[in-house]
Amino acid sequence: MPKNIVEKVLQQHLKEGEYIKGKEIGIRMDQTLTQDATGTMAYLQFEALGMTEVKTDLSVSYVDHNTVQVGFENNDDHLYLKSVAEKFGVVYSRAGNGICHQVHLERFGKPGTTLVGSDSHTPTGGGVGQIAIGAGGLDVAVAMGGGNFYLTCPKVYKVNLTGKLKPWISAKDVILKMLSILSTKGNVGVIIEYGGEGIKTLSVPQRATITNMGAEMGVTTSIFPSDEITKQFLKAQDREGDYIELSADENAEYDKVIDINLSEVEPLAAAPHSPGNVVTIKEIEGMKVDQVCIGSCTNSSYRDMMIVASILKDKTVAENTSLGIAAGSRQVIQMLTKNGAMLDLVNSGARILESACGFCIGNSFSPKSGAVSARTSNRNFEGRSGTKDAQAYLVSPEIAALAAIHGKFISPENAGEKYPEISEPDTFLIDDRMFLNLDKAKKEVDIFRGPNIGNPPSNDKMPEALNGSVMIKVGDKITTDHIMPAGPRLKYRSNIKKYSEFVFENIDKDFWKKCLENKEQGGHNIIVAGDSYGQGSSREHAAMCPMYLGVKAVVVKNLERIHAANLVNFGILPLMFENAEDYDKIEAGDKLEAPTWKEDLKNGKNITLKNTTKGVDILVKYELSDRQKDMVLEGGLLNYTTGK
Ligand code: MIC
Ligand code: SF4
Repeated sequence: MPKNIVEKVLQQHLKEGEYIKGKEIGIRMDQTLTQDATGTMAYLQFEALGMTEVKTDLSVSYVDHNTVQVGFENNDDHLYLKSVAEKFGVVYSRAGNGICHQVHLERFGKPGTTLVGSDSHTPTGGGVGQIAIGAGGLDVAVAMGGGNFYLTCPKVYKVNLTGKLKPWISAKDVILKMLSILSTKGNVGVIIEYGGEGIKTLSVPQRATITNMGAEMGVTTSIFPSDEITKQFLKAQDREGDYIELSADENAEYDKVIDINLSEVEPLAAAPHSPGNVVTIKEIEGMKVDQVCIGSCTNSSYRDMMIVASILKDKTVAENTSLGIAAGSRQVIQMLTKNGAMLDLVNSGARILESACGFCIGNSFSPKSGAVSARTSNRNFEGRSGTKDAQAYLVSPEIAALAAIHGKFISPENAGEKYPEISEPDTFLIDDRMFLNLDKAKKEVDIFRGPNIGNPPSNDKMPEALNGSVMIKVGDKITTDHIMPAGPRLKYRSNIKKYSEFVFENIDKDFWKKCLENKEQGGHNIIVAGDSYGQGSSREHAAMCPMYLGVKAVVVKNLERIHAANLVNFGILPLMFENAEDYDKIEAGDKLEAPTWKEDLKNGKNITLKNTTKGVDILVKYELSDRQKDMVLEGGLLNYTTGK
């Protein structure tokens, strides 16, 4: 049987279940990565699971999200992460070393291997031929300890690339084109495999831009073959030994084939407030741009920064526009500094930002009120920039740099500039000194725990009968940023009691209080939502904090993959309306009872929710494996594993 790349890699790593589309499978993860905003909880849970050493080939702990350090909390977290890394045999990437996905691609990503990371953009690794998947911290903790990672055996879509991108058009436009085709919803359980002659024209960093933003389509991951271009990249990173060739067999089968002729791709943007809101630059040409932000794990490679530096050379940032640039890694900064491109950036008036997530997650560089912000990042959810009424447009580095000089969106053909030719370097500058513990040896150290670091919260077993109150009813495309805001609240990631006060902060700031009151009176809290609930990040806090507040079920039209898994991990029932119109039969404040839910779940039957306020019955379904059902019944993965 001819196989596609996804089948080849997943079947080689299969540990549990049968490789049948739609069924749950457990795979071995060769590598894990964590970042500091999700990492503290991941390692705290690793400890709570009673694990004492890492059993993967490689586990890396990055510090890149919470580097603002207003107050002691972030730095305390970093020191906790450093000490657990030394204790358990994890490589530690110090603050300043760069953004996890960019750095991992440069130094560790290996074709044909598997990687799970506690960040939704882990699929960046697909650029180098890795099956790289984002997940909640608890799933990553289990994988670090050698446990299987569970996923739905995927459908595979092939994207057949032909032709060659025209000047001024780059990988970001390709992934925006993909978003215009597949949108941000309805792609759960899919892996995208890129192929076709056109891939030969895309460098590894360009491929990584494309796989990075696959996260925005809600797919499990995306992958490119590993070919001569991959080999060159690895060689230039002094890692030729990590190369293997990886390609699909002739006549391999796919569930869908999408054709994209690269020669026909135009400069695109994602307009506010969704990465799926794709427009052409022509449509927004002339719009005044107040702020430009270049960087993030999507577009911060050496290639991207060189393009920007070349466009900005001998130019000045427009008077009413503010430009911030954050290179993706220390390697990129070192190379730009050495070849003089950094001087071109500084000369132009760009504000050089730390090599970290920074502006992308809204914990710095927020724009003015009502601003138009052109960003090379991957998410433009409302308020994510830190400014509630800002209008964020996601664009390529080329378009961002032109907007910075002209103070408005401008089509390349009207900008009158020559397109810079940037080729991939023969050798990257290799300096691994900001990685600690590269030998992965376990060391005798005391774990540092600052006062902001609490234990992971515990949960009770699920109650026999559900005596629920609808605490909030929200609409479609509710992201994890809506559920659990980041930005200035990020510093409470290790303090669940405090962080829980911000659940749904921007929709109903009293949500947490109402939930705790009802919980204290023995009630069960329920969240009702529309389509595509839990889009976006992998942050398990969007499940962990609701669990802490006594949420026992979410009732939605449908759910996104990582959030659905996180809900189960924290003992929250993910229920879906059997008939989507029943969404209209529930309002906030309604009482929902489910006296026989446990039996129904065990017997695989739909559950009847009795809306006693409205006097109607509502049928809900669920997509849970037997393992997941047991987990929910026990009150989550920690209880399920430790037998508490
Ligand atoms: C994001 O881009 O939203 C984040 C911040 O990187 C998250 C992780 C987190 O919330 O810490 C993600 O994408 O998973
Ligand atoms: Fe960091 Fe933004 Fe990438 Fe998330 S999307 S990892 S916040 S750079």
